[in-house]
Amino acid sequence: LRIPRRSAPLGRNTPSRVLSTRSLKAALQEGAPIDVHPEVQDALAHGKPVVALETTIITHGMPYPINLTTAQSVEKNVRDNGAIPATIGFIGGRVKIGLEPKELERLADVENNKGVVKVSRRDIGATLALKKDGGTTCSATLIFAALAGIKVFATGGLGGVHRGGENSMDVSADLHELSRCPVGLVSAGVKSILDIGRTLEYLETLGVPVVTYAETNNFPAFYTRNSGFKSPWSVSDAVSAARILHTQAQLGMANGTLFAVPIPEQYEAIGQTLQEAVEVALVEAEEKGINKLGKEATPWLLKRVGELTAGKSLPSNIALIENTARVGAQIAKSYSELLA
Ligand code: PSU
Ligand code: MN
Repeated sequence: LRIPRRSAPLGRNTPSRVLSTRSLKAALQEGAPIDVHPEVQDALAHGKPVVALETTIITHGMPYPINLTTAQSVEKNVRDNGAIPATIGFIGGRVKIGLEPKELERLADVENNKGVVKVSRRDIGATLALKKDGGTTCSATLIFAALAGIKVFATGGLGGVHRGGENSMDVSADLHELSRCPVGLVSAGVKSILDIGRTLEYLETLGVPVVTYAETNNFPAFYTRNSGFKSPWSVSDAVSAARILHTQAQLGMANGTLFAVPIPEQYEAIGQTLQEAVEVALVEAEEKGINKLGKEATPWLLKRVGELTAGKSLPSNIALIENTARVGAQIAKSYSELLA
């Protein structure tokens, strides 16, 4: 029988990031297969801003080589806005918190890396134990960001309740993970293929705050700026966003926060066309029974939308994630300044 180690009591003013780093240390002491990139380690040790980035979007969301150039430009956007990028993924059965350029290429080169796994929470143990490569979804990325004490994570679209989810029970593990990882997830809303209303209801039930990052509280629809649903909250500056995260951390609250950043205005018109293609792809998926394929459903739909629009969805996809990377870096920077 193993008696769990008790962590030392925290002083009243001990910043919560020390607590998070302690759980990483504990995992490393247990021999967990985790490598934290030296640059990320240095930033975390000195309270510098860090933004986590996911890799499912690279391995299962976009074709090669545009997935690679997008991942690189997203990292650059984080740097240009004053934060260190920590792209999280699995290489040969090890969790990498911060990828080397060569490792990023290896995950992106899907033609030569066909066995790369789409990793949600349930897949973590098996993927690592069987020494495979993996692209982490929002759920798995949230877990390792929280473990390392990274407070902000930028991506394109969060998973959620699928259309017809009230019958199929296809609800992304991303939602529950956001209720137990104290991280601010910055996205352009939820994936375009989902039931937005039910996803927002589910987040409310889980106690996850949804905050539109704009002047209005319109909840965005990924390819377009307004889904017709409202967020309970909105902020239009990074300091206010960081204060929400900081207040929750001071209270010791374990849940994360969703910051929904509308896609830049110039993509609004094409967004309408893309959403129509999404609806067509969804009908096809229903007819073909694709929606019964579990985690394969999303990659199929995204690929089909790309085909139906002759690749026109890609510039929007890239623009919205470059945008959330910028906002994420600004929020991470403000958060560091609050702790300084
Ligand atoms: N949004 C996209 N492309 C993607 C995803 C989201 O436009 O590839 C990925 C994210 O990694 C998200 C995951 O966490 O899909 C959710 O998948 P599922 O619905 O199977 O949980
Ligand atoms: Mn699913």
